[in-house]
Parts: sequence; C-alpha cells; structure tokens
Amino acid sequence: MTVAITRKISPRFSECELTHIQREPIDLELARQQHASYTATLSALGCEVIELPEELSLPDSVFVEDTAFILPEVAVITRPGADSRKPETESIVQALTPYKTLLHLNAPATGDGGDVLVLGKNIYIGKSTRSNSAAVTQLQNLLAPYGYAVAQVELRDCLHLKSALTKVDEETVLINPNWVDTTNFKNLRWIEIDAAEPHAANCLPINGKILYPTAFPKTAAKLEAQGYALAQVDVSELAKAEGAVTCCSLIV
Ligand code: CIR
Repeated sequence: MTVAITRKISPRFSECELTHIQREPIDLELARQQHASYTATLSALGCEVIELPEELSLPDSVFVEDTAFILPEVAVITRPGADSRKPETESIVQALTPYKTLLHLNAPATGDGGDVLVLGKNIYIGKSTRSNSAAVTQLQNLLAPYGYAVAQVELRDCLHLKSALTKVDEETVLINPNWVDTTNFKNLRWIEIDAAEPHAANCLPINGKILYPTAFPKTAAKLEAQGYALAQVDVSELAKAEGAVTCCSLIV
C-alpha cells in the first residue's frame, strides 16, 4: 500500500517563508479545511495517510516534501535551505525510520525536497535559493552506489524545481518552460501549462490519478484532453504560503 506522510498545519502558518509572492492574509481555519480535504483525497486514492501532529513553532512544517525524498532503495533526509525550516527534519526522521534506510545531507549542503525531481535513475536538483551545489555533490556521492545520476538544473522566477515541472508519468512532465532550463528534459513528453496559469506545473500522480489544484482550469483541461484522470483539490490558502500539491506529502 502507498503510505503518505502529512503534517497538520502549524498555528503559526501565516508566518511562513515567502520568496516569489507577496504576503496576503491567510485564513487558518480555511487552510486547515483545505488540508483535511487534501489528506482525505489521498486516502480516497488508496493511500494510508500518516498524519503527524502540528508543530507549534514551525510555520512551514505542513510542507513535509521539503524535508526528505524517497527512492525505492533509501530515503534522503534533506537540510532545508531556510533556517526557520531546518528543525522540521527531526520528526520526519522518526516517521520514515520504520520504512526506509535513511541517508542525510550535511552542512554546508542545503536542499529542499521541492527541488528534487526523480525520473527513474536520473535525479534533478533545482539550483534555487534553497538548494546549493554542495547538496548536488553530496547526493552524487551518496546515491552513485545505487546507480543514480544527479544533475543540477537552473531555475528562474520560482521557489523550487517542482514549481516549474513535475512528473505526470514515467514518460511525461507537466512543465512551465519559462521557469526552468529545459535542456535536461528534451527527451520526455511535455504537457505545457497554459500561459495564463504560471503556477500550474505542480501535480502529484497517485495510484493512476493526478492530484491537482482547482485553481488552474485551463491546464487541468489540457491534462484531461491527454487522457489523465484528475482528483482536484482547492488549496488556495496553501498557495498563499507558496505551497502546492506535491509539497504537503511524502509518498513512501
Ligand atoms: C517555503 O517558502 O519554504 C514555504 N513557504 C513553501 C514551501 C513549499 N514547498 C514545496 O513546494 N515543496
């Protein structure tokens, strides 16, 4: 069974880090309702959801994706780029220990899971404000024994690599080509986001369906026209914290 690790929203959510968007008031109650719908959708898609308790003093801790990434062989605990987020990994170590052998990024490396795109044996790391070249070097050394090639990818105008592209299936990515150096992805099938929806490139394929925000109807129609079945969720309050659908779970 697919296990999805999530975490309840912190009461200090409105103090979240923001990099590329303006701060707007966040309705904490609505954010919690939307997050509950998100986890219910993961359950409906066949996941066993393990929901960690809220972290009172860690505003961004709902975005568990940034604390680790999971491979078939091992899981890597990251070292988040924002200092406010570094303590988030402690509880994730506990949560992942029953499932995976854990490897760790260490200083001076910093890396957010949102910058890590795994496509088969190729791992792409966004060169962002959060993930540095030391992380790429460490990951190359840690993961070469498992047969992975790790490459750094240039970004612009967005927080993470997975703001600019995500996997739809083994051969296909959903992509905003304006935000990422596309050179590494030429051999894949592309579904381009609708130009009017620049934040639309983040989707989460789960058990044959695509978990996808309701905020991007034009890009959703493109995915459906290609034959993908969507499970749509309203994550508008999470988007105000610069989050999307991949970032709220760790899929084991
Ligand atoms: C941050 O800036 O770290 C959070 N406010 C948003 C993190 C979103 N994470 C993700 O998309 N993987």
